[in-house]
Amino acid sequence: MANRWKSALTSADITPYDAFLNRRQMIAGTLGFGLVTSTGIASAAQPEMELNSWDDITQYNNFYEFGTGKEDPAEYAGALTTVPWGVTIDGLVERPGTFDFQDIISEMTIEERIYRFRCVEAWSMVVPWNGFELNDLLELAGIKPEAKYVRFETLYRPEEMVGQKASWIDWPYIEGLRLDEALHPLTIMATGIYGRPIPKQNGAPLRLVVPWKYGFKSIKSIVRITLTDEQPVGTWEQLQSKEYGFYANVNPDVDHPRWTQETERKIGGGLFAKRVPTLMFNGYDKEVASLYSDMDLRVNY
Ligand SMILES: Nc1nc2c(c(=O)[nH]1)N[C@H]1C(S)=C(S)[C@@H](COP(=O)(O)O)O[C@H]1N2
Ligand SMILES: [Mo]
Repeated sequence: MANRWKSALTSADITPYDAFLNRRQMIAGTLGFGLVTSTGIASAAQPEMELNSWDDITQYNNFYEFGTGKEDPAEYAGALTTVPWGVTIDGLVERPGTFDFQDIISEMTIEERIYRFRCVEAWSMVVPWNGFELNDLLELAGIKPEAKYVRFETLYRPEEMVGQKASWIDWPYIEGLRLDEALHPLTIMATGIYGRPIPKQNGAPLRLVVPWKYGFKSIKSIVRITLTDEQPVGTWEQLQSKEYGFYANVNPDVDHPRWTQETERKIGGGLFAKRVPTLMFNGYDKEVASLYSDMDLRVNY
């Protein structure tokens, strides 16, 4: 828990302060949602950092378990049963086991994290997540010294996930991180958005968020976390490794083979909004560049 990252941004920077605060108190009260608000300094916001609306965030999604269209997840994810929800933590850990989601969050400190979110398809949003640092969860399980990577697995339940009938993806959806990336204080497990429990289309009840990487790394509806000494092969890397690498760090200097990554389209800006420049490591270069100082990012894309 040392080295805890504090956002320079708070919701006060980007939404009318009283409205957001009132709603947040109301939500915390009615749902008994354990919110610990961040106490960052208001003036450090970047002017272009504008929070996306609840509707933007919950109605324009990628979640291929429910179909490939951007509106499919909002339409079909309601069928997913998320209570009870077990998460298995296994592999190179001292205390492997399957834990109930409720038991996990009762051990964790839920805080707000406002992050840029950049899909490899070159669209972006700004999302006020609620969640906990992944390192706190891994600490609970006890990481064995041989562990080098973390592998994540999404639920496989085709009766409820209509998109899993498609056979061109080898389900379940898999992703992976290097251990130091997984332990980085920016890396969170999100359990909420705007102070409400995370909607099913966004990856209920818990999903990964790695803000300096392309969105496909941020795997949803996780049921298994495995510590391993082998680099995991993610679903997109397995499908097309020339286009989707293991690292998938947001990088305006390394284009996707079929489109530029220099700029992005902000969701919610309207049809005629100008594209904006994409930032190195999605704007988190100060925090994460040192993880890759000895790597050629063109080779390790
Ligand atoms: N299990 C699973 N996780 C997933 C995906 C998916 O299809 N299945 N899509 C990824 C992609 S490509 C993106 S951009 C983000 C989208 O997250 P959002 O819908 O909450 O914006 O989820 C990622 N996590
Ligand atoms: Mo994506």
